[in-house]
Amino acid sequence: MTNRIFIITLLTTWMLAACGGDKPAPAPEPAPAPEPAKPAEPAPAPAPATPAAPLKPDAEGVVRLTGDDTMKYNATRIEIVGTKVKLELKHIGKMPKAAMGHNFVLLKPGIDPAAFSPKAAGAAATDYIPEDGKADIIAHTKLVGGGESDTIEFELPGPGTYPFMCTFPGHFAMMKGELVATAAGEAADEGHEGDEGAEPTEDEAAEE
Ligand SMILES: [Cu+2]
Repeated sequence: MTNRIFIITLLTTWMLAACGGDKPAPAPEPAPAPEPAKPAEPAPAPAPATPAAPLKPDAEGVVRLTGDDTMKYNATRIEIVGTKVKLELKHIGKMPKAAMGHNFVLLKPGIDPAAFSPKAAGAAATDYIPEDGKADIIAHTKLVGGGESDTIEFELPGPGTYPFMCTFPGHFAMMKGELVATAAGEAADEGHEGDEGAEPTEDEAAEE
């Protein structure tokens, strides 16, 4: 009896010590202030958590968005010229829809994904597209699981910045971004001003 208690006590002490000694790595140290005397060394760029490059339509005009088993899209910014959008959402993970389902829900400008998410979370029966939230939605894919994909085509109301998100419960914190649409004619309309009458006529030049 006594021996057993002793061993248990010993084990508990050892476990506590083991746990206490295994602290998580501290937050990355702030970069030291650069010394003006030394030539500045190029700091190694930290790998971004999500790709910084905006996602644009490919050669076939399709925006290819992916979602994976780590609850991430391959982009947090989608850039469109014009208002017509063809978008494919592909789940490149392996987890089933019920555990790691993803969709792409494009919201009207100004709609906050954080506010929309709880509303959507209650709509499991309709794959997290809430009936009372449809007025805030411009377009959405269906909910896909690992290996599945869905392609949608839609027209934006106009140029602007539109929030998008995954409405699977809890996913919006990691899976959200912005779709930015610019007017198709913006660049092409420039350099259109005529320069008639730039040359003086002979009459004007000769007049004294
Ligand atoms: Cu998701």
